[in-house]
Amino acid sequence: MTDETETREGPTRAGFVALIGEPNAGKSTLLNRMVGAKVSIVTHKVQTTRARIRGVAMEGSSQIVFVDTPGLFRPRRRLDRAMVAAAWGGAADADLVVLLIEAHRGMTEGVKAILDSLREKVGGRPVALAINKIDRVKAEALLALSKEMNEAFPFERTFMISAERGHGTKDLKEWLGERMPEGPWLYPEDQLADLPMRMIAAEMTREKLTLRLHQELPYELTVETEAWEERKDGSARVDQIIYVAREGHRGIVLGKGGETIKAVGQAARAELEEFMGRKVHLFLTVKVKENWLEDPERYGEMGLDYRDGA
Ligand SMILES: Nc1nc2c(ncn2[C@@H]2O[C@H](COP(=O)(O)OP(=O)(O)OP(=O)(O)O)[C@@H](O)[C@H]2O)c(=O)[nH]1
Ligand SMILES: [Mg+2]
Repeated sequence: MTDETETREGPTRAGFVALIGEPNAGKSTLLNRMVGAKVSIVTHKVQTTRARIRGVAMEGSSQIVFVDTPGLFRPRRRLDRAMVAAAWGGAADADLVVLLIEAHRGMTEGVKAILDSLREKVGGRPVALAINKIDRVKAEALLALSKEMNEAFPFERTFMISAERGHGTKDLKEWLGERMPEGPWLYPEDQLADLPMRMIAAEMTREKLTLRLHQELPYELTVETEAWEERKDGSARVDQIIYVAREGHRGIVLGKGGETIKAVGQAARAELEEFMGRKVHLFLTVKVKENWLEDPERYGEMGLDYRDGA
């Protein structure tokens, strides 16, 4: 017989690990790798993740709740400021923080700026360093970078990883699992994410839009799931609104003869169906809302606090 917090492998452990770093460092890719499912959207563009997204991973008798955060950079606009505040908030609430940097970019000005704030923002929390994208550099360069980083900040440990290819990620996960505080699991063992389905669905559409559109446009749009209807045949009808900030953007999102939005809708629906394991009918509508970037309700829908952007 075992009590609630004991398993065959010993006491259960559970805690939060925040993934922080510059935009594009690979935080969401690492979260998905750790969870073993695509919970957080990934693009080659900066500032993809906008809010804190939780993914749940099991490692032996430990439950590790990974908190993906927006990239840390010097914020200029209101949305930027709210995103950066959410990222630091994620770090401050975690049991352990993992700072991701890009191997081929090294100790950039942006990384230095993060190191400058790190101590103050995370208090006494342990911080590990993950040098990501090692598939892009030669091994020799890594040792010098690791040394330089460890001279600048007292990291608990340094990992060399490729989040995309899965190199070094098993070691990182094992190490994190051992460091989680003893206690009962926070989520059911089979739960992968702590994000409402309607938000995951909106993020999937935003990912497909971001991949297809160029320049500033992805930044100036947001996607919300307006309605979710379960149908008798087991399928779901999902209605989403794509908010754009300018009239001219509506046409770009729709594309010639509606081909862009059609392709986006197909790609998002396919991913949603795979994620849910059932049929989905996805309906997208584009709305122009000039001041959505100044609208508190839109921030709430994104999982951000409008006041953080002040
Ligand atoms: N070569 C290589 N590319 C990677 C690796 N990990 C992530 N990437 C790529 O880096 C880009 C950014 O990845 P994301 O996971 O979206 O980065 P992020 O840190 O979450 O970015 P933001 O949400 O914008 O802050 C994507 O094109 C990924 O495919 C890696 O280990 N190697
Ligand atoms: Mg991200």
